[in-house]
This record gives sequence, structure tokens and C-alpha cells, in this order.
Amino acid sequence: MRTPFLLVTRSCKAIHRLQQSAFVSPVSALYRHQTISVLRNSSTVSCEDDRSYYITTPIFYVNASPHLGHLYSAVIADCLHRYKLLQGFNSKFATGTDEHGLKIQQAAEAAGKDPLTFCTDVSERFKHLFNSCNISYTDYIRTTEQRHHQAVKHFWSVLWNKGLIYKGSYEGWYSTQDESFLTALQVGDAVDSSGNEIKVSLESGHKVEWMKEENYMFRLSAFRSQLLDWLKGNPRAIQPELFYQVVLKWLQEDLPDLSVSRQRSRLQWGIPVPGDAEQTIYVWLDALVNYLTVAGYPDKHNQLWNVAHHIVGKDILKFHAVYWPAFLLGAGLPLPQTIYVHSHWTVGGKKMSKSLGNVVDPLERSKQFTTDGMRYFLLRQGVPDSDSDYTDDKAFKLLNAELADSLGGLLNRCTAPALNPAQVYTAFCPQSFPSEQGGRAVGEDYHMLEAVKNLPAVVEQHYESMHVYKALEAISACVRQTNGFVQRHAPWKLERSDITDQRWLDTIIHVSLECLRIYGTLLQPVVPEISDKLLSRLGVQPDERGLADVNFLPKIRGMDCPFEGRVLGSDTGVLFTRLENLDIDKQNRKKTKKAKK
Ligand code: ME8
Repeated sequence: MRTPFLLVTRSCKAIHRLQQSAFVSPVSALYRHQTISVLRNSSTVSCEDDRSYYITTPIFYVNASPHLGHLYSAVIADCLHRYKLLQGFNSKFATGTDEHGLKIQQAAEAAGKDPLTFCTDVSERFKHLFNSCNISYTDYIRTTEQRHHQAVKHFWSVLWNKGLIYKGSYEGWYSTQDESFLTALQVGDAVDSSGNEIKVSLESGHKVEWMKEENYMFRLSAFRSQLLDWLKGNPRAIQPELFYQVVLKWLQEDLPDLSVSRQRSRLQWGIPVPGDAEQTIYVWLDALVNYLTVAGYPDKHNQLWNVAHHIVGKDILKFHAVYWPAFLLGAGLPLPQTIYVHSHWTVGGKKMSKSLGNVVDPLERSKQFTTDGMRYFLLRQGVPDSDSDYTDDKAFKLLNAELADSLGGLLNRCTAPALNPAQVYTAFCPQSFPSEQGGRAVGEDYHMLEAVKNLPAVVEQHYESMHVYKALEAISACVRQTNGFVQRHAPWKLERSDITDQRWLDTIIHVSLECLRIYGTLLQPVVPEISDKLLSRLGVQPDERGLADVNFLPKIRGMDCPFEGRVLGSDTGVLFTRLENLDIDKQNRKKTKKAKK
């Protein structure tokens, strides 16, 4: 049942008032966020006039070139962004690079370059990868930009003025690789490659060092119960559920105050603390504010900031699900709507690392598999809840089976001049395929129609929850069913001189083209080039590709089909060229061996 319009309007106004209100303490910020959530939930989930959406990826460190995992986060975000656009949202999508901190300072030194030149070089490599892979970001943020410096300084001053930052000292473990402070319980013993005993982070395996420093502390401990309340009141705030539970568990443990600056003498490459040139702002506080910078903070930022959704890898969950919400509560800003967390890609069951020589270069692979092939593979095989292992062979087999043979084969059959000499969207004959059985269609055909009719809702539900692999699994199953339908009725065997056979043949093709139209429409967020090629071949115009336009097989319900009788679009070649078995894994292993020598 829909909520009456009046109630929706009132709730929207109330949300808007709350969103605009200035507030003074973390408690009132939390109250505001909870009230907004309650109002949102009571008003058909979102306001009917609120069609804005804002999605972000992590901003990536520029200490090394991009790898497969970075592209994966960007492809997920791009998919959600494109999906929201198809739904008619005004969606903004931000990605970019994280350029400050000790790790970058050291990497620039090692490369013998000044830090900004070094950052610009690597940032351009990320940008080039994303542009090559059709990542349709609307903003690319670099933390070395002036607009970001202003936002961070303002954010710091707000926390300072509220008494949430104080001068103290930190003594404990620090991992430069993770740019993270660790407690004794998070640290373990290990031996480095030269046989020296070292201390490492139990979570990341990266080396940690003891540090003792005067710096500024954030009153993180004051926010523990508010964070718990937020999560308990918003069980969908962190998805999938597995990671929500992880964060709840963290919040049940001790939550010490957080060091939010480093001594300038140690860290020069960063934003100075306002009013204290001897200290540099902690790189994670600096980096997290990027999401606000893009939204326009500290100026007009509400429109985007109220509808923010973050995509993050599981490695940076604590920063996004504990520190960031605490900072935001402190600054009196709304919390993100959703933090979507994904697991990692491994290679040969191991973490990708330079020293193991198993880093997968996404640019090289997208040349081998095509951009859409790479996107499809990552989203079809990547599972948010658990790690996925990468092999070239897996990609090769999956793409040939699902894109070349199954989807491409179906399009070929329906558009081949031998079966469709007039090159039109053929007519549907209700006597051959009545809405209830009795024509030439059989039970399995009706099951297929039912599955395709339900497909848009199934796919949308999986896109919404970032389970893109499930959406693709469902589409792929339907494509197989449609191929089965064509195979079952073997239209190439029909007698065309017989008018009833000809009508049945046209109907088989009409139904298959309708199925293809649904698949092409739903696949747009994942494989934009292939979908465009497919829909163009079917003669579906750009303004007929929205999710509201799907309306599958209206003829079976006695309604007009706007596509029936249209001339098909021109043939621009196969949808996805089968990949030759290049024995890619073997070749790449050889390359790695050579490189090592
Ligand atoms: O942490 N599999 O940057 P980062 C899947 N600058 N995704 C992976 C991955 C893998 N093997 N490896 C990395 C930082 N990622 C900070 C973020 S945000 C305010 C600051 C992806 O370059 C995943 O999204 O180390 C992970 O969270 C992110 O890259 C870490 O990138």
C-alpha cells in the first residue's frame, strides 16, 4: 500500500527541515539522523521529490599503480551509478586519489621525485585506467587540490570549536602501509624477508613500528554508544549483513580516542593543522573528508551529502564505519545512507603483492578481454561476502560461454538473414502463442516468459543490494532459457511456404527479440558497450532504454508492441568475439618469471 501523498510531502518537509537545521552537539546530530531515518522509512522509503543519488569509491593511494582490486571497486560503483541513472535519478559518482601521508612521502622519496609530480603521475594512471574501462565518474578528486584543503581545514575547525579535538600524546603501534594506529591486541610477531623479527598488523600483515609523539586526539570514545544506536536503528546502513555484524562487534569493545595528527617533522606531505604549523592532519581524517569536498562542503553540500553511499573494500571498513561516522556526528553532519563493503580478489589464493609477483594489471587484461569483458567478469565472479580468486582461464571460459556463445549466439539466431530475411522486429501471432496454453507453445515456454517477466524486479533487487553477481546469474539463466526455447522449436526447420508455420516462426523470433531487449536493457550498467550494440541492432532507440520502459511482451496481453514491424538496426558485427585460447595463464606465468630474472 502506498503512503498517502500528504504524509509523504509532510515527511519530506520534516526531513528537509532536519537536514537544514544547525546543531550543537553530537547527541543532537545523532537524534537528527535517527529522526530522518524514521521519517524516511515512514514515507515510502525515500521522498518522491528526492531523485538525487551520490555514490563514491575509496580514493586510492598513489604509492603504486592501480591493480585489479582498484578497478573492481570502481566498476561496482559505476554499475550502481549507471543503474540509478537508468532509474531516472540525478546520480553523481566520485572517485579519485589519496595523495597525502607518510606512505606517499616515502614512495616519492624512493622514486626521487618531488611529491606532487609523483602524485600527479600515478593519479593520471588511475584516471587513464578508469577512462579506458568506461568508469563514468562525474568527479575525480585529488586530495592535493585546493578545494579539498579548504574542506579539510574547515572540518577540522568545526571539530576543534566543539571541543572534540584536544592536544595529547600518542604512544603505540603505527603501520605506515595501512596509515593506521593499532592497539597491542592488533599486533603480532613475524619474520621479514631478511630473517629479522618484526611486529606486524594481525589484520593486514603489514609491518608496524612503535611511535611516541605529541599530537592532537579526537574524542572517539565519546561516540561509542551513539554509533551503536545508529547501527541498531539502521540495520541496512552497512551491507552485506556480515560486515554490519563485524562493526557491531568492534563497537562492543573498547574504543580509545584517536590520534588525528602527526608531527610536521615526521610528516611534511599533508595539510597543516589550522593554527599549529608543527602538526600535520592525519591522512585518514584528510582522506575521508574527500566525500564532503565533492559534495561541495563547506558551502552548499546538503543535496548530495544527504544521499551519500560509499563503496569500500573490507580492509578499510573500520575507517568508514567507525571513524568516519564519529567524525560526522562530531561535525553535526548526516551519516552516509549506506556503506557497501566488498571482499577482495586474490590470485592463486594469495593476496596480490609486488613481492609475490602476482599483481594483475587490469589495463592489460581489459585489452585481452575487452573493456566490457573485464567488467562482466569482475561483476559476475566478484562476491561481496567472500574473497574471489582470479585466474585468466576462468575469465576466458566465462566470457566465451556467457557473452559470446549464449547472448551473442541468441542475437545471431534472431537476426540472421536466413531466419529473418526482411530484417525486421517480426510480428507476434496470438493464435500461435496464446496467453494460456493451446497454441504451439509448450509449458516450458510459459515458464520462460514468467522468468523473463519477473527478471527486471529480481535484477533491480540485486543491483540495489550490490549483489551484482546474483543479477548477472539471473540474467544468464534467462538467456539460457531463451536459447532453449529457440532450440526446442527449431525455427530453421519450419516450412515458410505454410502461412501458419511462417507466423509461428515470426512469433518465435518476436519473443526472442523481446527477451533480448530486456537483457540488453538490464545489462546496461554492467556492459554498456555490448548493451548499446545489442539494443541498437534491435532498433531500440536511446530514449527507450530506461528501466521504466521494459514492458516485456505486451502482445501476449493483447497490447500494442511499439517495436513490432520496425526495421532492425544495422548489423555492426558479432556482439562479443570469442576469445582464442591463448593459454593466457601460462603466458603470464612465463612473463612473470622473465621479469623476476
Ligand atoms: O585504502 N580486491 O587506498 P588503497 C578488491 N586511500 N579490492 C581491492 C583489493 C583487492 N585485492 N585491493 C584494494 C586506501 N582494493 C585509502 C582509502 S578512502 C577515504 C581512502 C580496493 O589504494 C578496495 O576498495 O589501499 C580497498 O578498500 C581499496 O582498494 C584500498 O585502496
